Amino acid sequence: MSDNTVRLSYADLVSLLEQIFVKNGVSEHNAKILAENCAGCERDGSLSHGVFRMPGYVSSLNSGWVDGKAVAEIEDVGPAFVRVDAKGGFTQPAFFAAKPLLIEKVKTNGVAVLAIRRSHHFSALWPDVEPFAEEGFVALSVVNSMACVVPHGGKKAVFGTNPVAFASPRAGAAPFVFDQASSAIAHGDVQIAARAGHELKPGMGVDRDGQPTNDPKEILDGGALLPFGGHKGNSIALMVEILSAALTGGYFSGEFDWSGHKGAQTPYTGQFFVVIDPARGGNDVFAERVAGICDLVLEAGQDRLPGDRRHVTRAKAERDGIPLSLETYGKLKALAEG
Ligand code: NDP
Ligand code: PYC
Repeated sequence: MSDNTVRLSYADLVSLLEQIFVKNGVSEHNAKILAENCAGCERDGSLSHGVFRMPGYVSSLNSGWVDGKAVAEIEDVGPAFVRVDAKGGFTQPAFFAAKPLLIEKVKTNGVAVLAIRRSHHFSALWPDVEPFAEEGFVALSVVNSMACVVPHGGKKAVFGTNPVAFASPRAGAAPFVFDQASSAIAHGDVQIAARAGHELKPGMGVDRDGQPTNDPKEILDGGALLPFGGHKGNSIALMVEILSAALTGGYFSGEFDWSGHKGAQTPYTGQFFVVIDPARGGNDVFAERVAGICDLVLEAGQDRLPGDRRHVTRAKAERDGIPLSLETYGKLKALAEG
């Protein structure tokens, strides 16, 4: 432990975050799910969605924008289709409530989809998909957020930062998992750069006049982000809007109105999952085949696979504790004590 750092076990961090959620109107059941999600992000070094997000959660709860006690309604709408109305609550408790039925349908049919609407997702997506791959399934998920990304060549923000996450079993190793925004950079990382006074790399965003800028404050102050990869990332962002909102009955990123809730930060949209049992694919060495292609990628010169950094960071945190600056720890304690 250095002078400016405390190191918490995962269990202790979960407990601290749970207290914050409960203190701010979240039911104990929902608080545990959200605290585990946020602590897991911090543990894995997914800092754009770790404890840095806690003041945003609290601010949203206190604004009355999100219902921390919401109990989702699950609808069994087809042999391979589950639909969930999150009732204005956070997405993860709605997702956990629907997961047993989703998995039952995947086991019966080989594939099933889950559509969540009227939900607030404020975190990373890998915690949603990685556990499916640990259980032997292939999973893909998308979620939209708040309009802060201009279409390729456009001037007005239409898309959210709209991540796509994918997880697959891989023999002899942790699952192959990637989880990436369809914007050039996640909004969370822009906020972190603005606070730290760091410039962004070129090509991340535009200012309020639509001019390219590397200044995160200009992006946050009326500017916008760009999609990753030009017109190709643009189409991914649009696909995410369609799957997460048009298909689920949720809102598009530019559709919901939070102006009556000062301090609201959690996007009120939808999330979509497709989960596949690879045993139905006709290849009983699927996980070995995935390991094979991953090895080929590494042998061909890619220095690491997506997810590798997280697993290294997780292992270190499990050994040494999750590092938090004293300042951050003090802020969390203050939020927990109210
Ligand atoms: P990054 O660009 O940091 O990483 C995207 C993916 O690429 C990760 O799987 C990462 O793995 C992998 N990766 C990064 N560098 C390399 C490399 N050199 N070689 C191989 N793989 C690499 O993520 P984003 O900034 O795009 O997104 C960050 C998070 O923000 C995501 O978890 C996303 O879900 C979340 N988000 C949530 C939103 C919401 O509405 N809820 C909206 C937008 C984003 P690794 O993690 O191991 O580095
Ligand atoms: O980092 O882009 C982001 C984000 C949006 C909503 C939650 N996280």
